[in-house]
Amino acid sequence: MTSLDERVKAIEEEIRKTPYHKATEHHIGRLRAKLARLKERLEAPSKSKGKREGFAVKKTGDATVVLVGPPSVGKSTLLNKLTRASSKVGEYDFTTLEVVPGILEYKGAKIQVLDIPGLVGGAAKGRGRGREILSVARIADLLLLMVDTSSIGMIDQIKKELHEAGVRLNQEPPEVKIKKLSKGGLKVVSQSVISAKAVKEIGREFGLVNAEIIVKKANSINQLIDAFASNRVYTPALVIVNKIDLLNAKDAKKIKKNDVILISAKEKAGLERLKEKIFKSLGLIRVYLRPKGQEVDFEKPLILKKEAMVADAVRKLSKELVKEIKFARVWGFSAKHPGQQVSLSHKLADRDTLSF
Ligand SMILES: Nc1nc2c(ncn2[C@@H]2O[C@H](COP(=O)(O)OP(=O)(O)O)[C@@H](O)[C@H]2O)c(=O)[nH]1
Ligand SMILES: [Mg+2]
Repeated sequence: MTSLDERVKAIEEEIRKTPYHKATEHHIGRLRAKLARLKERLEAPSKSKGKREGFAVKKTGDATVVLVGPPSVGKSTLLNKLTRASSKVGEYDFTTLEVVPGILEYKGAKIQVLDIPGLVGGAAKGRGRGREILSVARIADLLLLMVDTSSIGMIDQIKKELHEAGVRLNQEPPEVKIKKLSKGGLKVVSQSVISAKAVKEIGREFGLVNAEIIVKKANSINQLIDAFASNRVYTPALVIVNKIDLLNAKDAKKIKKNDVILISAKEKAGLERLKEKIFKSLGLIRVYLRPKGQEVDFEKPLILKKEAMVADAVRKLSKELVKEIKFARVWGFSAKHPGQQVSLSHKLADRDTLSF
């Protein structure tokens, strides 16, 4: 065991021994921050190993979805059914050694789906090429955590590996503003449940000496540490249980009680519902265009992220155009009245029609 490992163990032990209340909050905060920093050092990839081939992935399309799960649950089979990709399907574990991309076309959106090698326990620490797998998971706009009927217990394990890799699932990010100063020590304003004293301790642990820290939103010490740490991403996730064709109705009903999506990739069961859920969870909106003096184009909507503005829509068409246009007309949910004249900062809604 390395000395770094030993220090981690010692701090974990001390945290376990310290009861949590207001008077110990700053102490626990400091310990947890210390722990987070040590783990960052432990998990930093060693430079000597060099870069491995096969995991360089480019994001394309309107959004990227990544399939994560243990080997043999049917990830490749699902990818092949959702897209026109051909990911190798095998009876044996670890058939998929590279990242296989496919494009799912749904409601006019082109959604990139990535099939990556099976995630095994200890992945965050580098087992089974875990680090590379997790680095692909980090670029996802939505994660599909996939197991099959015989590996439902693995869901928590997958969540844990992702957590250790800095991926926060279905969580609103904390809001912390840090402004470095040249002198004056640490000035803290906490509008959250965490005391200013604890914020100060944690900030110091992360190497801040002179700075103004404003904590607008943080639900817990861990969330505050997440705000200081460098590698956190906040990603929506869905849990999928595959191979329900192997279950009888009674057992299927039991599983359904959990918040999971049941499918059979092989028999193409539940896939329409899954696509709908993917589209919804990505928070994509469709905006129809109406060229001046012409009919609305309902065939090819612009696909934008939730809360997108008119400027985003125009920019998606042409980066030049966005400099020329000053206002547009909108029909639909976001418009006060049909054909409302709006500026570039107007927020669009799903199924709006836009003309400029
Ligand atoms: N019964 C059943 N078998 C499936 C289903 N989906 C995949 N499989 C089988 O499970 C095995 C592993 O599938 P694969 O897609 O390679 O899994 P991956 O390792 O997660 O990519 C293959 O033999 C598939 O035919 C399903 O919905 N039902
Ligand atoms: Mg596979």
